[in-house]
Amino acid sequence: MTSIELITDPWLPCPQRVHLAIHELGIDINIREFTLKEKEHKSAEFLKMNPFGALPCLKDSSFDPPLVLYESRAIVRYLALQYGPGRLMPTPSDVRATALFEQAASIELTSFDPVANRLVFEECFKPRFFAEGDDSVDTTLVASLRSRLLVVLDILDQILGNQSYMAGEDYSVVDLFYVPYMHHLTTSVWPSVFENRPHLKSWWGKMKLRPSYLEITRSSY
Ligand SMILES: N[C@@H](CCC(=O)N[C@@H](CS)C(=O)NCC(=O)O)C(=O)O
Repeated sequence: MTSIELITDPWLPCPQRVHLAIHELGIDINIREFTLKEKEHKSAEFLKMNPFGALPCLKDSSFDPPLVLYESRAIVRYLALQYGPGRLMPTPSDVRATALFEQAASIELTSFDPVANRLVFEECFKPRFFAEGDDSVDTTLVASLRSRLLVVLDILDQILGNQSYMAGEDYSVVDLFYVPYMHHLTTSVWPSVFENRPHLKSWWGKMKLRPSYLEITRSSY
């Protein structure tokens, strides 16, 4: 019996990072699904686990007391270190590879996510789930986010012109971190976004073929 429980909504981008990792690492895990509409993620019981009241959240009872973790990227890194050492992340003793890995992870977190996340919310999630149709879209904000995103994508295209994956020659959790928002960008928000970005396009072609991608997008918004 598995000691790990994931509290999740597998339709949402942040939890999807963890689902990708679970699939890639082949981990046996108990899934406890919350639906945002029911506001279970704002209950007093859940806020004790994640004071930010957001998904995903993981509990690993192989520790005493159990390890409770929130923040999708931290959960993914923990799972890779604990349940798939040597896979998806460089070994910590390889200082050079770890330095380059950390640089790539930082680019995703600080340059890509704040822009892509906000753009997907504004153009995809907000009109569908939080407001009345396309009228609610802030077009000035969208224009500014789109031009900021292009700058980041051009740099990623340049980086991928010299290496196969985001953190170097090996597929890693950093590639996986990009997947949920790239999925929404390329399937609904901005399907032509990889035009004239051949290296990024070829990287995304590889991402889309991974069984983990097919698995999470079977149940994606
Ligand atoms: N930085 C956090 C963000 C978590 C987050 O915002 N999760 C969203 C789903 S993608 C959520 O639960 N939103 C509901 C809410 O904040 O009320 C992570 O990566 O885990």
